[in-house]
Amino acid sequence: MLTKNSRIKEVYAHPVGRDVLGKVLLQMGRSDRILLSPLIGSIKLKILPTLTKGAVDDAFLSTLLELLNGEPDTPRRDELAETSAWWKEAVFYQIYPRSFKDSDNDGIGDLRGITSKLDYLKTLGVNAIWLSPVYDSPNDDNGYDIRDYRKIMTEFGTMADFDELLEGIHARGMRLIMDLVVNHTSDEHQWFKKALEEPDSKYGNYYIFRDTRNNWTSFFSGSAWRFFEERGQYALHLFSKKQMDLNWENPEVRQEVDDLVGWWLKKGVDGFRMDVVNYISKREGLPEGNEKIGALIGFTGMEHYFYGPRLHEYLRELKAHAFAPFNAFSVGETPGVGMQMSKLLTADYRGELDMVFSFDQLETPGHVRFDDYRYDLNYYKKYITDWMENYGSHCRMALFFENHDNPRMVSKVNPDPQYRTVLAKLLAAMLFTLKGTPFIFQGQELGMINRSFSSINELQDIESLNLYDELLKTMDEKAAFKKILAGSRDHARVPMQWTIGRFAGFSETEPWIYSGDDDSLCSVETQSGDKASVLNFYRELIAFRGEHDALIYGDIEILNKKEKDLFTYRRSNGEESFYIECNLSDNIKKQKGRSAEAFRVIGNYPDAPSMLLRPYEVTIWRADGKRSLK
Ligand code: TEU
Repeated sequence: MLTKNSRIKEVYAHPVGRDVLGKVLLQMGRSDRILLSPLIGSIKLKILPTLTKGAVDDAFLSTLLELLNGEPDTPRRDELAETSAWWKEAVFYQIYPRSFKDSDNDGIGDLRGITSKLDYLKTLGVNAIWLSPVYDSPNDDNGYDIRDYRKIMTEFGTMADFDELLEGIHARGMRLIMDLVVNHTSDEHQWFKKALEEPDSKYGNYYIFRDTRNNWTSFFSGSAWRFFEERGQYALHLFSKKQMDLNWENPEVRQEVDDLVGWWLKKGVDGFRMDVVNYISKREGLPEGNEKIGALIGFTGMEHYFYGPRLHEYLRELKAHAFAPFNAFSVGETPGVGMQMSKLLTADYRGELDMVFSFDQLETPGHVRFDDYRYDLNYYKKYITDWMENYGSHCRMALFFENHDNPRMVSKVNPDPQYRTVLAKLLAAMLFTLKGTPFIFQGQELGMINRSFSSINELQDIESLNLYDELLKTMDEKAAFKKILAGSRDHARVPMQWTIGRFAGFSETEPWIYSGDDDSLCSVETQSGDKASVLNFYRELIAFRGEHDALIYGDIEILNKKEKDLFTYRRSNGEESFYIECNLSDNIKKQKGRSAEAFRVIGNYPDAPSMLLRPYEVTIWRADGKRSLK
């Protein structure tokens, strides 16, 4: 039991303490290495408020202690040989259905559109598809607000179209995972309607209603509470006003989730990506959020639900009841969760999740998504080195740079067009040669970049639109739009670029979202025929990873750790060994540590590198003396 008399080093030795302190320091733009100093380590928690002149206050300490004391477990330290699984070998491809392919020319992507592109995905080489929500929804948040879990969204097609898609995926030897959004439902879901209409029925307790509201804020701006006349009460919504948080404390709610998961698994889907699944357990009594933490991370109250007291219990129950009978796969989306917590959520002996998406690599220290800044890949090197060395053999890392909630990575690192292709290829090479399971987001394989939206009217995303209104309270339109442009989720949501034709071959009518200032540069059509394209580099790398066990299960050793701009590592499994050499900058960088016998296998420049690495140059070398590719 930790108390205010405990010392910083004891907090840092605790898995949750390590993650929380690391995260706080990261947000402040500092490294957690200072915590290792004996002087700092010996400081008692109770003197922190005085020492930090109130920056760390009493309320913060109480919350921290509650979080720490709520987690009695520590990750095991034994390192056994990693077990094999299809999802460790697979490369996943995320489809955002609204923007992938429109088959009926209403300007909205749909299921039949996806089915028509399965051969494309097969030739790309991916093994599994993650489909963002396709369920019936009023689309306040593009399907992440579900009205009926057992119905397909009308614009996307019918259940027969879904069955055909699933069959097509399986016929090609690929797998399908669905998006499970069960932290909340739409306010138009039957359960919520009944909760309002018949508060005394069983549905009355399906959501989180309170007579008074606390200070928690929504991720989509403003208070996280909405007042309902019908009950004279507030209901909690961590996301939009139409996304009502479910009450997981109610066993009937958990049973509903078990049932709907089973319903889809019976249909034959292979697993789920679980939307904000770490938010499902809220601290009892819903205490006020700490304003200082709120100011630091931008949202108030998160410390009371991002790693809630019953999270492990709920996940175990869900796995045992619904996933395990089908041996189904799960990857949790877990914002705010660090490496130690991820271990406790995914270790193979814990029976909770198979993998999680950790988000700490997406912004460099001290930045948030809406800051207009250049991402320094040296931070990615530091971050990934830590995970590669310390995540352990009981856990598997989900590797990714992009998804439907983030701007394009190439644009974040270096928007200079002369580097677009080499940089897109460098990112790909890291994704497919680091240790973990790669997830790519539609269009990433073409090196798609951010859109140059010219006005707020071109944006559709509720997060961007709400934030824009919020920002206008303190800044002018130009400054507000600049921020939105830096972080908008719509950069990733513009239509997939299939051809150089009108609307990029996505549709024959005007798409639901602004499309197109980039069609000619970047499309499946143009890149397919170009040997040096980003697309063909993806194809080559995915195939290569699939053929070499060393890249899937092999050990990883990071070399040249202190060398700025140079990221080098070895993957080996006793039989084969590869040396991967990356220049993380747009400067010329001297190579270091490559052996003279190394044999070049794949690289992002047409010819082999010399002693000097060109901007963003990456080369995969065979480093075991063998020269054949197999
Ligand atoms: O996102 C959850 C989430 O917290 C963030 O990653 C998200 O970027 C948000 O903007 C917070 O700033 C998931 C989904 O991926 C997202 O599309 C949904 O809008 C959200 O949950 C609600 O379901």
